[in-house]
Amino acid sequence: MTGTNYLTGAEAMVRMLEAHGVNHMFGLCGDTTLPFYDALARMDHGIQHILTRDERHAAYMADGYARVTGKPGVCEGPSGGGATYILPGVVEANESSVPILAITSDVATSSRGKYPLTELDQPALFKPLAKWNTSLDDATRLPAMVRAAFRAMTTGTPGATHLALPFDTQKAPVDEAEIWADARHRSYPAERAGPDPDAIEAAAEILAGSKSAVAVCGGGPVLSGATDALRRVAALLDMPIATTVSGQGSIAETDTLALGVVGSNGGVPATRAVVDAADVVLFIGCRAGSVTTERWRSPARYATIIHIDSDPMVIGANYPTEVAICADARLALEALAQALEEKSDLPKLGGAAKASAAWAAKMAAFNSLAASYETPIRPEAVMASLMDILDDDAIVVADPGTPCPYFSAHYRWRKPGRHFITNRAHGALGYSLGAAMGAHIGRPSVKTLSVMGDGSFGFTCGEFETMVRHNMPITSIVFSNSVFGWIKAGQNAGFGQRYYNVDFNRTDHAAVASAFGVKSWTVKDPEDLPKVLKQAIEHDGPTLVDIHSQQLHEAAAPVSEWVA
Ligand SMILES: Cc1ncc(C[n+]2csc(CCOP(=O)(O)OP(=O)(O)O)c2C)c(N)n1
Repeated sequence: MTGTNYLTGAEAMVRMLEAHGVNHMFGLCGDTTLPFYDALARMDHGIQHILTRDERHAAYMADGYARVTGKPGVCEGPSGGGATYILPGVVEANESSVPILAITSDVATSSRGKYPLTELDQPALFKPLAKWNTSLDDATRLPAMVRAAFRAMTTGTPGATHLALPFDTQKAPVDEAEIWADARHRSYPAERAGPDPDAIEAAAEILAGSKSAVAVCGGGPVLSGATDALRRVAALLDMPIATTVSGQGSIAETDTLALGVVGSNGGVPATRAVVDAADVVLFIGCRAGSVTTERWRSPARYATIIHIDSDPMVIGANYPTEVAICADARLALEALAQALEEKSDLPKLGGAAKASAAWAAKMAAFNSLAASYETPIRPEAVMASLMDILDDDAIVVADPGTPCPYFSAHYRWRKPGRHFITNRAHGALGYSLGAAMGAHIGRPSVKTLSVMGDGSFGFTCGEFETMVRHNMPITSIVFSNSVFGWIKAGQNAGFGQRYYNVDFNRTDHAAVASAFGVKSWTVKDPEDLPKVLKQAIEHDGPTLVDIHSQQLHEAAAPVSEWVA
Protein backbone atom coordinates (compact mmCIF):
# COMPACT_ATOMS: atom_id res chain seq x y z
CA MET A 1 0.00 0.00 0.00
CA THR A 2 2.94 2.32 -0.60
CA GLY A 3 1.98 5.75 -1.79
CA THR A 4 -1.36 5.79 0.06
CA ASN A 5 -1.76 8.46 2.71
CA TYR A 6 -4.18 7.78 5.51
CA LEU A 7 -6.12 10.12 7.72
CA THR A 8 -8.08 9.03 10.77
CA GLY A 9 -11.86 8.99 10.42
CA ALA A 10 -12.02 12.09 12.64
CA GLU A 11 -9.50 13.92 10.44
CA ALA A 12 -11.33 12.77 7.33
CA MET A 13 -14.58 14.22 8.71
CA VAL A 14 -12.89 17.60 9.23
CA ARG A 15 -11.46 17.53 5.71
CA MET A 16 -14.78 16.48 4.18
CA LEU A 17 -16.62 19.34 5.89
CA GLU A 18 -13.92 21.72 4.74
CA ALA A 19 -14.20 20.35 1.19
CA HIS A 20 -17.94 21.09 1.28
CA GLY A 21 -17.26 24.72 2.10
CA VAL A 22 -18.24 24.53 5.76
CA ASN A 23 -16.99 27.59 7.65
CA HIS A 24 -19.05 27.29 10.80
CA MET A 25 -20.20 24.44 12.96
CA PHE A 26 -22.31 24.55 16.13
CA GLY A 27 -22.09 21.92 18.82
CA LEU A 28 -21.38 20.53 22.21
CA CYS A 29 -18.70 18.08 23.32
CA GLY A 30 -18.99 14.59 24.78
CA ASP A 31 -16.85 11.55 25.60
CA THR A 32 -17.51 9.86 22.28
CA THR A 33 -16.60 13.07 20.42
CA LEU A 34 -13.08 13.34 21.79
CA PRO A 35 -11.20 12.17 18.64
CA PHE A 36 -13.27 14.52 16.46
CA TYR A 37 -12.59 17.50 18.74
CA ASP A 38 -8.92 16.55 18.86
CA ALA A 39 -8.79 16.56 15.05
CA LEU A 40 -10.46 19.99 15.02
CA ALA A 41 -7.90 21.19 17.57
CA ARG A 42 -4.84 19.79 15.78
CA MET A 43 -5.61 20.47 12.17
CA ASP A 44 -5.36 23.60 10.13
CA HIS A 45 -8.84 24.21 8.69
CA GLY A 46 -11.16 27.12 8.04
CA ILE A 47 -13.99 25.95 10.29
CA GLN A 48 -15.05 28.01 13.30
CA HIS A 49 -16.64 25.73 15.87
CA ILE A 50 -19.12 27.50 18.14
CA LEU A 51 -19.55 25.76 21.45
CA THR A 52 -23.21 25.83 22.50
CA ARG A 53 -24.70 25.02 25.88
CA ASP A 54 -27.44 22.71 24.64
CA GLU A 55 -27.58 20.60 21.49
CA ARG A 56 -31.10 21.82 20.65
CA HIS A 57 -29.66 25.26 20.15
CA ALA A 58 -26.74 23.92 18.13
CA ALA A 59 -29.30 22.56 15.67
CA TYR A 60 -31.39 25.75 15.77
CA MET A 61 -28.22 27.75 15.08
CA ALA A 62 -27.41 25.54 12.10
CA ASP A 63 -31.00 26.11 10.93
CA GLY A 64 -30.86 29.92 11.24
CA TYR A 65 -27.45 29.90 9.59
CA ALA A 66 -28.68 27.82 6.65
CA ARG A 67 -31.76 30.00 6.18
CA VAL A 68 -29.75 33.21 5.76
CA THR A 69 -26.66 31.93 3.93
CA GLY A 70 -28.09 29.54 1.34
CA LYS A 71 -25.53 27.01 2.57
CA PRO A 72 -26.18 23.89 4.63
CA GLY A 73 -25.80 24.41 8.39
CA VAL A 74 -23.76 21.93 10.40
CA CYS A 75 -24.28 20.98 14.03
CA GLU A 76 -22.84 18.23 16.18
CA GLY A 77 -23.38 16.60 19.53
CA PRO A 78 -22.40 13.48 21.43
CA SER A 79 -24.03 10.07 21.71
CA GLY A 80 -27.11 9.27 23.76
CA GLY A 81 -28.39 12.41 25.47
CA GLY A 82 -26.66 14.64 22.94
CA ALA A 83 -28.39 12.84 20.09
CA THR A 84 -31.81 13.08 21.74
CA TYR A 85 -31.27 16.77 22.50
CA ILE A 86 -30.16 17.67 18.97
CA LEU A 87 -33.22 15.97 17.48
CA PRO A 88 -35.78 18.82 17.86
CA GLY A 89 -33.68 21.10 15.68
CA VAL A 90 -33.21 18.40 13.06
CA VAL A 91 -36.96 17.79 12.90
CA GLU A 92 -37.82 21.47 12.58
CA ALA A 93 -35.25 22.02 9.83
CA ASN A 94 -36.28 18.94 7.91
CA GLU A 95 -39.97 19.77 7.98
CA SER A 96 -39.14 23.36 7.00
CA SER A 97 -37.05 22.20 4.01
CA VAL A 98 -33.90 23.69 5.54
CA PRO A 99 -30.68 21.76 4.97
CA ILE A 100 -28.81 21.01 8.15
CA LEU A 101 -26.38 18.19 8.85
CA ALA A 102 -26.35 16.82 12.39
CA ILE A 103 -23.32 14.76 13.30
CA THR A 104 -23.67 12.74 16.46
CA SER A 105 -20.67 10.86 17.75
CA ASP A 106 -21.47 7.33 18.87
CA VAL A 107 -20.13 4.49 20.99
CA ALA A 108 -17.65 2.20 19.23
CA THR A 109 -19.27 -0.33 16.89
CA SER A 110 -17.28 -2.98 18.81
CA SER A 111 -19.04 -2.20 22.09
CA ARG A 112 -22.59 -2.25 20.74
CA GLY A 113 -24.98 -4.36 22.77
CA LYS A 114 -22.64 -4.49 25.78
CA TYR A 115 -24.37 -1.65 27.62
CA PRO A 116 -21.74 1.00 27.04
CA LEU A 117 -22.67 4.35 28.57
CA THR A 118 -24.86 6.46 26.21
CA GLU A 119 -25.64 3.62 23.80
CA LEU A 120 -28.67 4.42 21.69
CA ASP A 121 -29.71 3.33 18.22
CA GLN A 122 -29.04 6.75 16.75
CA PRO A 123 -29.76 5.94 13.11
CA ALA A 124 -33.11 4.48 14.21
CA LEU A 125 -33.85 7.63 16.21
CA PHE A 126 -33.32 9.88 13.21
CA LYS A 127 -34.69 7.55 10.53
CA PRO A 128 -38.29 8.79 10.44
CA LEU A 129 -37.34 12.40 11.01
CA ALA A 130 -34.42 13.20 8.72
CA LYS A 131 -34.35 13.30 4.96
CA TRP A 132 -31.30 11.06 4.91
CA ASN A 133 -29.41 9.34 7.69
CA THR A 134 -26.76 6.71 8.24
CA SER A 135 -24.16 5.46 10.67
CA LEU A 136 -20.53 5.68 9.56
CA ASP A 137 -19.69 2.16 10.66
CA ASP A 138 -17.18 1.65 7.87
CA ALA A 139 -14.47 4.33 7.84
CA THR A 140 -13.57 3.61 4.24
CA ARG A 141 -17.10 4.73 3.26
CA LEU A 142 -16.99 7.90 5.39
CA PRO A 143 -16.14 10.35 2.56
CA ALA A 144 -18.80 8.89 0.27
CA MET A 145 -21.41 9.06 3.03
CA VAL A 146 -20.59 12.70 3.83
CA ARG A 147 -20.99 13.46 0.12
CA ALA A 148 -24.32 11.64 0.15
CA ALA A 149 -25.46 13.70 3.14
CA PHE A 150 -24.66 16.97 1.36
CA ARG A 151 -26.29 15.71 -1.84
CA ALA A 152 -29.44 14.74 0.05
CA MET A 153 -29.59 18.06 1.92
CA THR A 154 -29.19 20.35 -1.04
CA THR A 155 -31.04 18.65 -3.92
CA GLY A 156 -34.77 18.17 -4.52
CA THR A 157 -36.67 19.65 -1.58
CA PRO A 158 -33.88 20.51 0.85
CA GLY A 159 -33.93 18.82 4.24
CA ALA A 160 -31.97 17.70 7.26
CA THR A 161 -29.52 14.80 7.37
CA HIS A 162 -27.83 12.92 10.17
CA LEU A 163 -24.55 11.05 10.40
CA ALA A 164 -23.67 8.93 13.41
CA LEU A 165 -19.90 8.86 13.88
CA PRO A 166 -18.83 5.87 16.01
CA PHE A 167 -15.82 6.22 18.26
CA ASP A 168 -13.81 3.50 16.48
CA THR A 169 -14.57 4.98 13.07
CA GLN A 170 -13.04 8.24 14.28
CA LYS A 171 -9.75 6.37 14.79
CA ALA A 172 -9.85 4.06 11.78
CA PRO A 173 -7.88 4.81 8.60
CA VAL A 174 -9.37 6.66 5.62
CA ASP A 175 -7.55 6.94 2.31
CA GLU A 176 -6.76 10.63 1.74
CA ALA A 177 -7.45 10.22 -1.99
CA GLU A 178 -11.14 9.73 -1.09
CA ILE A 179 -11.38 13.27 0.27
CA TRP A 180 -13.25 15.29 -2.33
CA ALA A 181 -16.55 17.10 -2.58
CA ASP A 182 -19.01 17.95 -5.28
CA ALA A 183 -18.97 21.76 -5.38
CA ARG A 184 -22.65 21.89 -6.39
CA HIS A 185 -23.67 20.64 -2.96
CA ARG A 186 -22.02 23.46 -1.01
CA SER A 187 -25.19 25.51 -1.40
CA TYR A 188 -28.88 24.94 -2.01
CA PRO A 189 -31.06 24.43 -3.94
CA ALA A 190 -28.70 22.36 -6.08
CA GLU A 191 -29.58 20.64 -9.34
CA ARG A 192 -32.91 22.43 -9.75
CA ALA A 193 -35.62 20.50 -11.57
CA GLY A 194 -37.36 22.29 -14.42
CA PRO A 195 -41.10 22.17 -15.05
CA ASP A 196 -43.05 20.09 -17.56
CA PRO A 197 -43.84 22.50 -20.45
CA ASP A 198 -47.34 21.02 -20.83
CA ALA A 199 -48.15 21.78 -17.21
CA ILE A 200 -46.83 25.33 -17.62
CA GLU A 201 -49.00 25.85 -20.67
CA ALA A 202 -52.06 24.48 -18.86
CA ALA A 203 -51.40 26.79 -15.91
CA ALA A 204 -50.94 29.82 -18.16
CA GLU A 205 -54.20 28.97 -19.92
CA ILE A 206 -56.14 28.82 -16.66
CA LEU A 207 -54.61 32.03 -15.32
CA ALA A 208 -55.34 33.78 -18.60
CA GLY A 209 -59.01 32.87 -18.18
CA SER A 210 -59.21 33.81 -14.52
CA LYS A 211 -61.17 36.69 -13.03
CA SER A 212 -59.89 36.66 -9.44
CA ALA A 213 -56.76 34.49 -9.16
CA VAL A 214 -54.45 34.83 -6.17
CA ALA A 215 -51.00 33.36 -5.51
CA VAL A 216 -50.33 31.83 -2.10
CA CYS A 217 -46.60 31.45 -1.44
CA GLY A 218 -45.11 29.14 1.17
CA GLY A 219 -41.44 28.88 2.00
CA GLY A 220 -40.54 27.69 -1.52
CA PRO A 221 -40.08 31.05 -3.29
CA VAL A 222 -37.61 32.33 -0.69
CA LEU A 223 -35.71 29.02 -0.66
CA SER A 224 -35.37 29.05 -4.42
CA GLY A 225 -34.79 32.79 -4.84
CA ALA A 226 -37.92 33.17 -6.96
CA THR A 227 -38.79 36.78 -6.06
CA ASP A 228 -38.15 38.30 -9.49
CA ALA A 229 -39.92 35.53 -11.38
CA LEU A 230 -42.88 35.72 -9.00
CA ARG A 231 -43.12 39.48 -9.45
CA ARG A 232 -43.00 39.00 -13.22
CA VAL A 233 -45.92 36.55 -13.21
CA ALA A 234 -47.97 38.68 -10.83
CA ALA A 235 -47.33 41.91 -12.73
CA LEU A 236 -48.50 40.37 -16.02
CA LEU A 237 -51.88 39.64 -14.45
CA ASP A 238 -52.06 42.33 -11.75
CA MET A 239 -52.50 39.31 -9.46
CA PRO A 240 -52.36 39.70 -5.66
CA ILE A 241 -49.66 37.72 -3.88
CA ALA A 242 -50.43 36.31 -0.47
CA THR A 243 -47.94 34.41 1.66
CA THR A 244 -48.00 31.94 4.48
CA VAL A 245 -46.08 32.79 7.65
CA SER A 246 -43.04 30.91 6.26
CA GLY A 247 -43.55 32.50 2.86
CA GLN A 248 -42.89 36.04 4.08
CA GLY A 249 -40.05 37.43 1.99
CA SER A 250 -41.42 35.98 -1.26
CA ILE A 251 -42.20 39.60 -2.11
CA ALA A 252 -41.59 42.89 -0.32
CA GLU A 253 -44.74 43.55 1.70
CA THR A 254 -44.63 47.17 0.59
CA ASP A 255 -44.96 45.97 -3.02
CA THR A 256 -48.23 47.09 -4.57
CA LEU A 257 -49.21 43.46 -5.26
CA ALA A 258 -48.39 42.09 -1.80
CA LEU A 259 -51.49 41.11 0.12
CA GLY A 260 -49.66 39.96 3.26
CA VAL A 261 -50.08 36.80 5.29
CA VAL A 262 -53.15 34.60 5.02
CA GLY A 263 -54.26 31.81 7.30
CA SER A 264 -55.20 31.45 10.94
CA ASN A 265 -51.95 32.80 12.40
CA GLY A 266 -51.53 36.36 11.16
CA GLY A 267 -54.20 36.38 8.48
CA VAL A 268 -57.09 38.80 8.97
CA PRO A 269 -60.62 38.91 7.48
CA ALA A 270 -59.53 41.34 4.77
CA THR A 271 -56.79 39.02 3.46
CA ARG A 272 -58.90 35.92 3.86
CA ALA A 273 -61.68 37.48 1.79
CA VAL A 274 -59.36 37.76 -1.23
CA VAL A 275 -58.48 34.06 -1.03
CA ASP A 276 -62.09 33.03 -0.41
CA ALA A 277 -63.23 34.94 -3.47
CA ALA A 278 -60.52 33.57 -5.77
CA ASP A 279 -61.57 31.49 -8.76
CA VAL A 280 -57.97 30.26 -9.19
CA VAL A 281 -55.37 29.72 -6.49
CA LEU A 282 -51.73 29.33 -7.42
CA PHE A 283 -49.94 27.62 -4.53
CA ILE A 284 -46.17 28.05 -4.78
CA GLY A 285 -43.80 26.07 -2.55
CA CYS A 286 -46.58 25.73 -0.02
CA ARG A 287 -47.97 22.68 1.76
CA ALA A 288 -51.48 24.14 2.06
CA GLY A 289 -51.49 22.97 5.66
CA SER A 290 -53.91 23.67 8.49
CA VAL A 291 -52.68 27.15 9.41
CA THR A 292 -52.41 28.52 5.87
CA THR A 293 -55.83 27.27 4.82
CA GLU A 294 -57.75 27.86 8.08
CA ARG A 295 -58.06 24.09 8.40
CA TRP A 296 -58.58 23.55 4.66
CA ARG A 297 -61.52 25.97 4.44
CA SER A 298 -59.79 28.83 2.60
CA PRO A 299 -59.39 28.65 -0.39
CA ALA A 300 -62.83 27.27 -1.04
CA ARG A 301 -63.28 23.86 -2.62
CA TYR A 302 -64.55 25.27 -5.90
CA ALA A 303 -61.35 27.23 -6.62
CA THR A 304 -59.26 25.84 -9.44
CA ILE A 305 -55.89 24.91 -7.96
CA ILE A 306 -52.52 25.17 -9.67
CA HIS A 307 -49.74 23.93 -7.45
CA ILE A 308 -45.99 24.42 -7.89
CA ASP A 309 -43.77 22.44 -5.52
CA SER A 310 -40.46 20.61 -5.66
CA ASP A 311 -42.01 17.73 -3.70
CA PRO A 312 -44.61 15.74 -5.66
CA MET A 313 -46.14 14.44 -2.41
CA VAL A 314 -47.15 17.95 -1.38
CA ILE A 315 -49.06 18.70 -4.56
CA GLY A 316 -52.69 17.67 -4.33
CA ALA A 317 -52.39 16.45 -0.74
CA ASN A 318 -55.16 18.77 0.41
CA TYR A 319 -57.04 20.12 -2.61
CA PRO A 320 -58.22 18.63 -5.86
CA THR A 321 -55.53 20.05 -8.12
CA GLU A 322 -56.07 20.98 -11.73
CA VAL A 323 -52.41 21.52 -12.65
CA ALA A 324 -49.42 20.02 -10.85
CA ILE A 325 -46.05 21.63 -11.56
CA CYS A 326 -43.43 19.58 -9.81
CA ALA A 327 -40.34 21.77 -10.14
CA ASP A 328 -38.12 24.34 -8.55
CA ALA A 329 -40.20 27.45 -7.83
CA ARG A 330 -37.91 29.87 -9.65
CA LEU A 331 -37.67 27.78 -12.80
CA ALA A 332 -41.41 27.11 -12.80
CA LEU A 333 -42.28 30.78 -12.37
CA GLU A 334 -39.82 31.88 -15.05
CA ALA A 335 -41.41 29.40 -17.46
CA LEU A 336 -44.89 30.53 -16.43
CA ALA A 337 -43.99 34.18 -16.98
CA GLN A 338 -42.71 33.34 -20.44
CA ALA A 339 -45.85 31.37 -21.29
CA LEU A 340 -48.04 34.25 -20.11
CA GLU A 341 -45.98 36.81 -22.03
CA GLU A 342 -46.71 34.87 -25.19
CA LYS A 343 -50.46 35.31 -24.70
CA SER A 344 -52.43 38.33 -25.73
CA ASP A 345 -55.38 39.72 -23.77
CA LEU A 346 -54.26 38.71 -20.32
CA PRO A 347 -56.83 39.65 -17.69
CA LYS A 348 -56.15 42.36 -15.12
CA LEU A 349 -57.10 40.88 -11.80
CA GLY A 350 -57.12 44.03 -9.68
CA GLY A 351 -54.34 42.81 -7.41
CA ALA A 352 -52.94 46.20 -6.49
CA ALA A 353 -56.36 47.52 -5.51
CA LYS A 354 -57.15 44.38 -3.49
CA ALA A 355 -53.80 44.46 -1.72
CA SER A 356 -54.06 48.12 -0.88
CA ALA A 357 -57.60 47.68 0.49
CA ALA A 358 -56.55 44.69 2.58
CA TRP A 359 -53.62 46.56 4.12
CA ALA A 360 -55.78 49.59 4.81
CA ALA A 361 -58.35 47.45 6.66
CA LYS A 362 -55.65 45.62 8.57
CA MET A 363 -53.73 48.73 9.58
CA ALA A 364 -56.82 50.72 10.57
CA ALA A 365 -57.51 48.27 13.37
CA PHE A 366 -53.82 48.05 14.22
CA ASN A 367 -52.91 51.74 14.31
CA SER A 368 -55.22 52.76 17.13
CA LEU A 369 -54.03 49.86 19.30
CA ALA A 370 -50.40 50.62 18.47
CA ALA A 371 -50.83 54.18 19.69
CA SER A 372 -52.38 53.02 22.95
CA TYR A 373 -50.71 53.85 26.26
CA GLU A 374 -52.46 51.03 28.07
CA THR A 375 -50.64 48.80 30.47
CA PRO A 376 -49.68 45.99 30.38
CA ILE A 377 -48.16 47.01 27.08
CA ARG A 378 -50.05 46.02 23.94
CA PRO A 379 -48.08 43.89 21.46
CA GLU A 380 -49.17 46.34 18.73
CA ALA A 381 -47.15 49.09 20.44
CA VAL A 382 -44.04 46.91 20.32
CA MET A 383 -44.58 46.16 16.63
CA ALA A 384 -45.02 49.83 15.77
CA SER A 385 -41.83 50.83 17.60
CA LEU A 386 -39.83 48.09 15.93
CA MET A 387 -41.06 49.07 12.49
CA ASP A 388 -39.87 52.61 13.16
CA ILE A 389 -36.46 51.60 14.47
CA LEU A 390 -35.29 48.60 12.43
CA ASP A 391 -33.72 49.15 9.05
CA ASP A 392 -34.80 47.20 5.97
CA ASP A 393 -31.99 44.64 6.21
CA ALA A 394 -32.68 43.53 9.78
CA ILE A 395 -33.50 39.91 10.53
CA VAL A 396 -36.21 39.04 13.04
CA VAL A 397 -36.45 35.53 14.45
CA ALA A 398 -39.74 34.93 16.23
CA ASP A 399 -40.96 32.22 18.58
CA PRO A 400 -44.52 30.93 18.81
CA GLY A 401 -46.85 32.67 21.25
CA THR A 402 -47.27 36.42 20.95
CA PRO A 403 -44.44 37.07 18.45
CA CYS A 404 -45.58 34.95 15.51
CA PRO A 405 -49.08 36.28 14.73
CA TYR A 406 -48.12 39.87 15.42
CA PHE A 407 -45.09 39.83 13.16
CA SER A 408 -46.99 37.90 10.50
CA ALA A 409 -49.96 40.24 10.43
CA HIS A 410 -48.52 43.62 11.20
CA TYR A 411 -44.82 43.87 10.51
CA ARG A 412 -44.48 45.03 6.93
CA TRP A 413 -41.24 43.76 5.41
CA ARG A 414 -39.84 46.32 3.05
CA LYS A 415 -37.49 44.01 1.18
CA PRO A 416 -37.96 40.54 -0.26
CA GLY A 417 -35.71 37.68 0.82
CA ARG A 418 -34.97 36.13 4.16
CA HIS A 419 -35.62 38.73 6.85
CA PHE A 420 -38.14 36.89 8.97
CA ILE A 421 -37.55 33.45 10.45
CA THR A 422 -39.92 31.45 12.56
CA ASN A 423 -40.33 27.74 13.19
CA ARG A 424 -43.65 26.90 11.65
CA ALA A 425 -43.13 23.16 11.16
CA HIS A 426 -43.41 22.20 14.83
CA GLY A 427 -43.42 25.53 16.57
CA ALA A 428 -41.36 24.37 19.53
CA LEU A 429 -40.93 27.09 22.13
CA GLY A 430 -37.39 28.36 22.57
CA TYR A 431 -36.32 28.25 18.92
CA SER A 432 -35.70 31.91 18.24
CA LEU A 433 -32.64 32.59 20.37
CA GLY A 434 -30.56 29.81 18.83
CA ALA A 435 -31.80 30.47 15.30
CA ALA A 436 -31.03 34.18 15.74
CA MET A 437 -27.49 33.34 16.77
CA GLY A 438 -27.03 31.14 13.71
CA ALA A 439 -28.53 33.87 11.51
CA HIS A 440 -26.15 36.41 13.02
CA ILE A 441 -23.12 34.22 12.35
CA GLY A 442 -24.36 33.71 8.79
CA ARG A 443 -25.10 37.36 8.10
CA PRO A 444 -23.07 39.35 10.64
CA SER A 445 -23.39 42.71 8.90
CA VAL A 446 -27.09 43.15 9.71
CA LYS A 447 -29.02 43.59 12.96
CA THR A 448 -30.64 40.41 14.24
CA LEU A 449 -33.46 40.21 16.78
CA SER A 450 -34.81 37.27 18.72
CA VAL A 451 -38.38 37.80 19.89
CA MET A 452 -39.89 35.38 22.40
CA GLY A 453 -42.58 34.87 25.00
CA ASP A 454 -41.56 34.25 28.60
CA GLY A 455 -42.44 30.59 28.05
CA SER A 456 -39.78 30.43 25.33
CA PHE A 457 -37.33 32.30 27.55
CA GLY A 458 -37.47 29.41 30.01
CA PHE A 459 -36.57 26.94 27.26
CA THR A 460 -33.59 28.85 25.97
CA CYS A 461 -31.97 31.28 28.40
CA GLY A 462 -28.85 29.17 29.03
CA GLU A 463 -27.71 30.11 25.55
CA PHE A 464 -27.18 33.76 26.56
CA GLU A 465 -23.78 32.58 27.79
CA THR A 466 -22.87 31.55 24.23
CA MET A 467 -24.14 34.86 22.90
CA VAL A 468 -22.06 36.82 25.40
CA ARG A 469 -18.95 34.65 24.90
CA HIS A 470 -19.08 35.51 21.20
CA ASN A 471 -20.25 39.08 21.84
CA MET A 472 -23.08 38.76 19.31
CA PRO A 473 -24.91 42.10 19.02
CA ILE A 474 -28.33 40.44 19.00
CA THR A 475 -31.29 42.13 20.68
CA SER A 476 -33.67 39.78 22.45
CA ILE A 477 -37.19 40.91 23.22
CA VAL A 478 -39.32 39.10 25.78
CA PHE A 479 -43.10 39.47 25.90
CA SER A 480 -43.39 38.95 29.63
CA ASN A 481 -46.92 38.05 30.67
CA SER A 482 -46.43 35.21 33.18
CA VAL A 483 -48.45 32.75 31.18
CA PHE A 484 -48.41 30.21 28.39
CA GLY A 485 -50.62 32.78 26.77
CA TRP A 486 -51.39 31.05 23.49
CA ILE A 487 -52.89 28.11 25.33
CA LYS A 488 -54.77 30.32 27.77
CA ALA A 489 -56.24 32.14 24.78
CA GLY A 490 -57.41 28.75 23.49
CA GLN A 491 -59.04 28.01 26.86
CA ASN A 492 -60.64 31.43 26.71
CA ALA A 493 -62.04 31.05 23.21
CA GLY A 494 -62.99 27.40 23.11
CA PHE A 495 -63.14 25.94 26.63
CA GLY A 496 -65.44 28.21 28.62
CA GLN A 497 -62.59 30.20 30.17
CA ARG A 498 -61.70 27.23 32.35
CA TYR A 499 -58.10 28.32 32.79
CA TYR A 500 -56.15 25.27 33.82
CA ASN A 501 -52.42 25.22 34.54
CA VAL A 502 -51.26 27.84 32.14
CA ASP A 503 -50.19 30.64 34.49
CA PHE A 504 -46.72 30.90 36.03
CA ASN A 505 -44.73 33.37 38.09
CA ARG A 506 -43.22 36.52 36.67
CA THR A 507 -39.47 36.14 36.11
CA ASP A 508 -37.19 39.16 36.05
CA HIS A 509 -35.80 38.31 32.62
CA ALA A 510 -33.63 41.41 32.55
CA ALA A 511 -31.94 40.31 35.78
CA VAL A 512 -31.39 36.78 34.44
CA ALA A 513 -29.93 38.06 31.18
CA SER A 514 -27.79 40.60 33.05
CA ALA A 515 -26.34 37.78 35.11
CA PHE A 516 -25.14 36.24 31.84
CA GLY A 517 -23.61 39.59 30.86
CA VAL A 518 -26.38 40.79 28.52
CA LYS A 519 -27.16 44.52 28.78
CA SER A 520 -30.80 44.51 29.76
CA TRP A 521 -33.84 46.71 30.35
CA THR A 522 -37.34 46.17 31.73
CA VAL A 523 -40.16 48.19 30.20
CA LYS A 524 -43.55 48.52 31.89
CA ASP A 525 -44.61 51.91 30.55
CA PRO A 526 -45.40 52.09 26.82
CA GLU A 527 -44.02 55.62 26.71
CA ASP A 528 -40.54 54.22 27.40
CA LEU A 529 -40.72 51.63 24.62
CA PRO A 530 -39.35 53.53 21.59
CA LYS A 531 -36.40 54.98 23.49
CA VAL A 532 -35.39 51.74 25.19
CA LEU A 533 -35.83 49.60 22.07
CA LYS A 534 -33.69 52.06 20.09
CA GLN A 535 -30.95 52.02 22.70
CA ALA A 536 -30.98 48.23 22.87
CA ILE A 537 -30.96 47.80 19.09
CA GLU A 538 -28.16 50.31 18.59
CA HIS A 539 -25.94 48.88 21.34
CA ASP A 540 -22.89 47.08 20.02
CA GLY A 541 -23.29 43.89 22.03
CA PRO A 542 -25.94 41.47 23.29
CA THR A 543 -29.02 43.22 24.69
CA LEU A 544 -32.40 42.22 26.05
CA VAL A 545 -35.61 44.16 26.57
CA ASP A 546 -38.11 42.58 28.93
CA ILE A 547 -41.55 43.98 28.14
CA HIS A 548 -44.43 43.57 30.57
CA SER A 549 -47.10 42.81 28.03
CA GLN A 550 -50.74 41.96 27.67
CA GLN A 551 -51.79 38.33 27.98
CA LEU A 552 -52.95 36.96 24.65
CA HIS A 553 -56.49 36.07 25.75
CA GLU A 554 -57.07 39.76 26.51
CA ALA A 555 -55.33 41.02 23.37
CA ALA A 556 -56.60 41.61 19.84
CA ALA A 557 -54.26 39.00 18.39
CA PRO A 558 -54.73 38.22 14.70
CA VAL A 559 -55.55 34.55 15.29
CA SER A 560 -58.78 33.51 13.64
CA GLU A 561 -59.96 30.88 16.14
CA TRP A 562 -59.93 33.48 18.91
CA VAL A 563 -61.52 36.24 16.90
CA ALA A 564 -64.48 34.02 15.99
C1 LIG B 1 -41.85 22.75 23.17
C2 LIG B 1 -43.27 23.21 23.15
N1 LIG B 1 -44.10 22.83 24.12
C3 LIG B 1 -45.38 23.24 24.10
C4 LIG B 1 -45.85 24.02 23.09
C5 LIG B 1 -47.32 24.44 23.03
N2 LIG B 1 -47.45 25.89 23.11
C6 LIG B 1 -47.69 26.64 22.01
S1 LIG B 1 -47.76 28.27 22.34
C7 LIG B 1 -47.52 27.99 23.99
C8 LIG B 1 -47.50 29.12 24.96
C9 LIG B 1 -46.39 30.07 24.73
O1 LIG B 1 -46.15 30.81 25.89
P1 LIG B 1 -45.15 32.00 25.91
O2 LIG B 1 -43.87 31.64 25.29
O3 LIG B 1 -45.09 32.54 27.29
O4 LIG B 1 -45.81 33.07 24.95
P2 LIG B 1 -47.27 33.73 25.02
O5 LIG B 1 -48.18 32.78 24.32
O6 LIG B 1 -47.63 33.93 26.44
O7 LIG B 1 -47.08 34.98 24.27
C10 LIG B 1 -47.37 26.62 24.25
C11 LIG B 1 -47.14 26.05 25.59
C12 LIG B 1 -44.93 24.39 22.10
N3 LIG B 1 -45.27 25.17 21.06
N4 LIG B 1 -43.64 23.99 22.17
